[in-house]
Amino acid sequence: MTMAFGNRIGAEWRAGVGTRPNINPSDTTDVVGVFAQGTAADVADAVAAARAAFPGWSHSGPMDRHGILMRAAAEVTARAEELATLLAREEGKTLTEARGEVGRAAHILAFFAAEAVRLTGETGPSIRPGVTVEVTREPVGVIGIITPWNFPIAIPAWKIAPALAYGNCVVFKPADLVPACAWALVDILVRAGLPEGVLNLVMGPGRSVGQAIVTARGIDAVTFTGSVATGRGIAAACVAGQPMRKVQLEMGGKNPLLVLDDADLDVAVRAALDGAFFQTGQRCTASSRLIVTEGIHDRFVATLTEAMEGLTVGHALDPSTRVGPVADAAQLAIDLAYIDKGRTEGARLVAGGELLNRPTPGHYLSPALFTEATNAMAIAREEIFGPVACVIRVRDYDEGLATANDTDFGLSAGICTTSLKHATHFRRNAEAGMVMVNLPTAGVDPHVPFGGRKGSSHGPREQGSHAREFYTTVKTGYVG
Ligand code: UN1
Repeated sequence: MTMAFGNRIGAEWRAGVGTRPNINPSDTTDVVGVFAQGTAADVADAVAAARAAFPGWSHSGPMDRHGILMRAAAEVTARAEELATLLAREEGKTLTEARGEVGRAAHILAFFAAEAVRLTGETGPSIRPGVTVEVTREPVGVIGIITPWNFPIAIPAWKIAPALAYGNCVVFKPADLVPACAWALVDILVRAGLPEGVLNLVMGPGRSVGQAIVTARGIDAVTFTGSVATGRGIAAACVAGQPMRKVQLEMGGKNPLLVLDDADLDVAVRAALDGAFFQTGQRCTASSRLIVTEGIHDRFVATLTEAMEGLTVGHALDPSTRVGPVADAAQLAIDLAYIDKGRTEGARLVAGGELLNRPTPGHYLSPALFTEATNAMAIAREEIFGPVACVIRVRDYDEGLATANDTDFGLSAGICTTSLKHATHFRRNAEAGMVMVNLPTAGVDPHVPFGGRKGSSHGPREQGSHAREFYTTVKTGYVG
């Protein structure tokens, strides 16, 4: 009989109303673990525990918070191989990709450990003689954190670490599909010395547990990464709630990679290959629209399709695998439906898009590339979240930039060119939160702001020192 991993509420690990098996997408006979399913009542208890812990934690010394986050960073680093294997098993990204993600989680914990001791305020003269004005930052309160399945440890780390560093308490719900790394991270932080109630974990589906977090009295702010539709609903609930909650949303992307005639072909193909297909294309920063000017178009497509032959699809833990399986059956069905739609709309499937059999039963799909796509097609407008990219042919830079910006999203935008003029113009005029020159649109650093514009993001940026905009609230003091 396997013991289920419990929810963390206050000082205890607690069983849920039921359990859910965490299935390995590389081998659906492999159960990674059995995890508790929480309820709205568990969320209410978690919020109460967090509220009770808040007065103490919000006044704790910055060195204490620094120490806890540093100890957690050290444990994540020491257990990197074990955690990377767990991550690859539960989510399906390759072991190499999973190692990178675990390393990133450790960097994030270390970065925010330092931020805890770096927080300062400002003092200045008032316009009234003899009066001083001071601007300080205080923790927001209890933060509801809801994370997606595609980065099972990095995204929880980049939301939980700043929340704790700045003195907030947390009620955390990881994606139902990938609770194992989330559970491990919470366990590590709790044992690193967090007082009881500061960090609470309630696992379960969005429609019950997520909904309860967003609407619970006693939640002061919600940070969410996931789909636009869910994000909109969360924002509406946050404004309707009492108290009105602060909200931070990271949602989809339909990120363009513009390849110009003067690009270094190898650089462009490497950027497209990584951006579109690594991590099975399951990144909101994925390069799903490859916008290519006429002069290089045919050479780019030929070289990219040839390079795609080297993308061995297989079990995430097999060292020869370059692209792991799709995360679950539901996402695979979405990917296949878009591949059908692309064909029906008149784009040409020039590589991949086929279900593959491997020695173990899993959700294996060969990376798919469409050419002759237009920017009006569904495959160019809607986020697919799979290993599917399309090539859109354009005349020149101006048409390329206009096409890149013609989207409901605005997370990341890339250009491959050797022209300083075009690179500079693109950096200034791409309507995106992040711009990449001669690099994939995906793959970001932990110490600088992350986020986008338009339908991709709402609210203050995540990561880097900018994270404090969401996780703290400003107080202006007048001293006479
Ligand atoms: C990256 O490109 O390295 O869900 C990070 C996502 C993003 C993170 C992408 N929030 O894909």
